[in-house]
Amino acid sequence: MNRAANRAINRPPLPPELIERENAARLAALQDEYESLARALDRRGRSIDAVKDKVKAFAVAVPTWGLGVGGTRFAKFPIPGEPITIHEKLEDAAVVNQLCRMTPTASPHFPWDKVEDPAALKEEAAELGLGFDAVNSNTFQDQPGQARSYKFGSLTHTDKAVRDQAIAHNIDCIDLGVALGSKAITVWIGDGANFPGQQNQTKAFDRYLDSMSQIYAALPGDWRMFMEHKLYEPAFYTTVISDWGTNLIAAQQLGEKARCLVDLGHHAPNVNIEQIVARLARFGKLGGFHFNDSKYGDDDLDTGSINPHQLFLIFNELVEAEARAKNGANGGFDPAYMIDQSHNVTDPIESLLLSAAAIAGSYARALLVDREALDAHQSDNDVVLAFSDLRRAYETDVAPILAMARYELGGAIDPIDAYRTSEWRPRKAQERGRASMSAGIV
Ligand code: PSV
Ligand code: MN
Repeated sequence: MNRAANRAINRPPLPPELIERENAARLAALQDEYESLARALDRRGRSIDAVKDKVKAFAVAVPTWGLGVGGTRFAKFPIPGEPITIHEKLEDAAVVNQLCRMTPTASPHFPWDKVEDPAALKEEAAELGLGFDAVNSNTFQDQPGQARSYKFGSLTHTDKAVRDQAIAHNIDCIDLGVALGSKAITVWIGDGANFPGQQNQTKAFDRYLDSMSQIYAALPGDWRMFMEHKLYEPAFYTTVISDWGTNLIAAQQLGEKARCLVDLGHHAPNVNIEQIVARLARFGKLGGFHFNDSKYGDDDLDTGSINPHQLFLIFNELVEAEARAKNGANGGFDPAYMIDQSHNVTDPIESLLLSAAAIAGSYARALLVDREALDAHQSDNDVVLAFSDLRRAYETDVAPILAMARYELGGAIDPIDAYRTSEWRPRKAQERGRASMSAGIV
């Protein structure tokens, strides 16, 4: 699924010998565990190498804003050596990718990551083995010197001049993305209302469609537009694009290139997100994901840290949809995967490494589901055996598959250990020499 070619890393941020040394100490144990799992899976009629090859072809993008330490409305606790500039963020993204070989792209957010020379930034990233994933616009904040305020909305604002400013920013993001080699823009707006009566809900949605159609018209032929719904926050009474239904209507109105993006944190608690994924995939409108996890709301916790079973069930739908697409159904299947988390109490590099593994692990487990057996059990209404098909795959420890995939791609068998041994952060604390107090919530 959607892997940008595993790029050569001309300028590796970590010494390759360090990873080789670390791996050498672990290889025999890994081979033993891998072979043992291979035998167990073989008895279930599953090929470990086939799953490993799929995992090796899997990729998920990291968000530039997730490389800095996050925060809440209340505080941010910076760590020494955290990246502040886009150049430093790319360097840290390259560390993640060098260790896990699963995150070969970074997703920039403008204007935060805006540079004078995007072509040079593209070169710089390529040297580090990175490409650029979807570009993200930001009309949920006012920027210094900005002519008009987004306090009462952006793409849906009652004042055409504000809407025009927000449209122009999105088109500017597309232009920057073209220079960086991106192929998609993700649009999330904070527009909505905090009070009943504040906003005419129908007119606001109409204004959204009108604004988005102007951005859509500026998309290059091979681009996609990802639209991200969000239940609430910063608008607490009603959000213009609040849910997947509203989002789907809008995407259908706008056209083929418009797709719905599912941020796992943007739903009410207990919503069946895997069902949303199944519906969107079935109608060719699943654009991609922002992976994270939550206990209460849009918590932006590390992916799989709270509800790994839900993540598995989502990937179960994705594997199913991918198989359908292979048979030519539902207009193809190529969702964009990205992590969207706020790392408030951890080193972002470590959180991203753990999350990438959680995501790939869910994919591997979903690949282990015996789909023929599941289909037969579903047809027979054999509830227990159908559930057991999923349960057996979910309960499989796929860690040796992930580690072997990383190793074969040149990454670290134990990425966290290799990262700590590298002393990257303490070294960067010396070099970068300051802690960032910027930003609160990401
Ligand atoms: C909004 O909560 C969101 O999920 C959107 O993806 C933003 O672009 C991102 O967070 C960063 O603030
Ligand atoms: Mn998001």
